[in-house]
Amino acid sequence: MESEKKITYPLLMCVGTAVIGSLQFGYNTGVINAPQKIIEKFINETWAQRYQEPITENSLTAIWSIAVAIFSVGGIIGSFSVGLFVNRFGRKKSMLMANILSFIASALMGFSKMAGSWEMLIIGRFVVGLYCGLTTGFVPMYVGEISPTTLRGALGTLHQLGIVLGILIAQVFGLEVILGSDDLWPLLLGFIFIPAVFQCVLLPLCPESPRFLLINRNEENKAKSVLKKLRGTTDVSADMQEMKEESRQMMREKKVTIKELVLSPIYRQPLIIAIVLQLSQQLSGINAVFYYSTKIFETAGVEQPVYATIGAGVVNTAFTVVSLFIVERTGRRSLHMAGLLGMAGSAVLMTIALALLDQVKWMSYLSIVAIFAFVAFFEIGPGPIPWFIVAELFSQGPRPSAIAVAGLSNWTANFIVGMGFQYVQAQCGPYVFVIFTVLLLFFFVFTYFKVPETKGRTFDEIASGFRQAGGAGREKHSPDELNSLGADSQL
Ligand SMILES: *C1O[C@H](CO)[C@@H](O)[C@H](O)[C@H]1NC(C)=O
Ligand SMILES: *[C@@H]1O[C@H](CO)[C@@H](O)[C@H](O)[C@H]1NC(C)=O
Repeated sequence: MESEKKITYPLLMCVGTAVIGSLQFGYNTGVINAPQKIIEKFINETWAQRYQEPITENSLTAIWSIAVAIFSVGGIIGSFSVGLFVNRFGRKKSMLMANILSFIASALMGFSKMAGSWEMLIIGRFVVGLYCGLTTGFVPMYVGEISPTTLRGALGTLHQLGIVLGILIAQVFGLEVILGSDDLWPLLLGFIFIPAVFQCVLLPLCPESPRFLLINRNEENKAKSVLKKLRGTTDVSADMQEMKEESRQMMREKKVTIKELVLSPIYRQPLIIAIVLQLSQQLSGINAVFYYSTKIFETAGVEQPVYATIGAGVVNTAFTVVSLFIVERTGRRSLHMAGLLGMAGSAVLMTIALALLDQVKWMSYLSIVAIFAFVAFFEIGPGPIPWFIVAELFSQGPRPSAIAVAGLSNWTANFIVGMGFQYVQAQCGPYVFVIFTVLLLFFFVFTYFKVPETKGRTFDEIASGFRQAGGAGREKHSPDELNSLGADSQL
């Protein structure tokens, strides 16, 4: 059992190579924040040259919002395609192949200025969205499958850490003195080329997931030799045993398709909870901050808005680390509620700061504090918690479908915020954060009344909690019905 806990060099290298994908996702989430103004200037100038007339405020907002939000459309499609790749080509080859999309996107965005085409920018954002949708599926799966059970949780959190670090790197690179200038912004967006090269060089040195080799390909000897390398020991029988047991358990419980999941009354309540929790993550306004904080700080009269944005990235990273330690120890439900309430309070502060800006000069500092607190509370609750709860609400059979539906709601809400925020802000002025406050309070109340504690409870306990809450539900969802559903899904 000693070997179980050992972090070997090959394991570390493979995990490190995989989470380059997480960095890419974070980088592309954060990268369009700081250079908004200069890229808008490029769009403005290009438009003027092409059509011999100045661009209207409306067209500019529309083009920019599409460039920001189309990323999520790519994300939706990508996250739905994960299953097509991982089981056919394996985890490693899938990750390797996805990099083609990085290169294409890098070229499209990097040369958009030279070609005088904002369309290339938009298509590039879509393609990199595809890549990110895929990679947010590949990375946690590969990391989970190569890690020993005892380290799975700890190494899995590196995916999340990779994302926030990616956001931070993008914000720092976005500084005008680094890459966020009129001349260099194409490099800023095209930069994703470099991590992609690194991943393409390193991935061939990493082994395929032993779980894929054993269970999908039935290549026991290959799986064994990979495990020996990863664990740094010759006796890997315990690991092999565990994988076989896991796959046997999975066979026992029939896979539930997305259609069955959505239509069956048994899953209705947990599914609604899973979706609303994802919405609470996105509609909390966090991506309004990640996409637009520089603009928000500027509106709030902050003199060096880009540095305030970087500050938000630092707070984000720090609290992601903090949350790694508390999530494992504290109840999901209470953390989520604390996070939502804290974010609502920060949104109120932000509204006050924006509303009183003209009368009180130091309000710009209050707005910085408010945004930092907003981000910190996000990483305590609505950031990490929805994924835990979704995974814990569903057993093996319906879990993949549930996670797919949750991912779809995540990206869809992400799209709505990315697309709509500028318009709503233009309409509501300083009161835009009131909308997020109302939404946050709604999600708080929903969590209070509807979401069960999932930590340390079995699926049966959670499910019987739903039946009690649903009153007569018990008869409706008899075990027979469960079985017949399972049988259907085999067809
Ligand atoms: C959902 O959105 C959040 C924030 O944008 C992100 O951190 C998370 O990875 C997303 N999940 C998926 C599956 O894309
Ligand atoms: C476009 O650029 C011109 C000239 O620099 C400027 O006067 C105009 O306000 C800009 N239009 C928008 C919508 O920002």
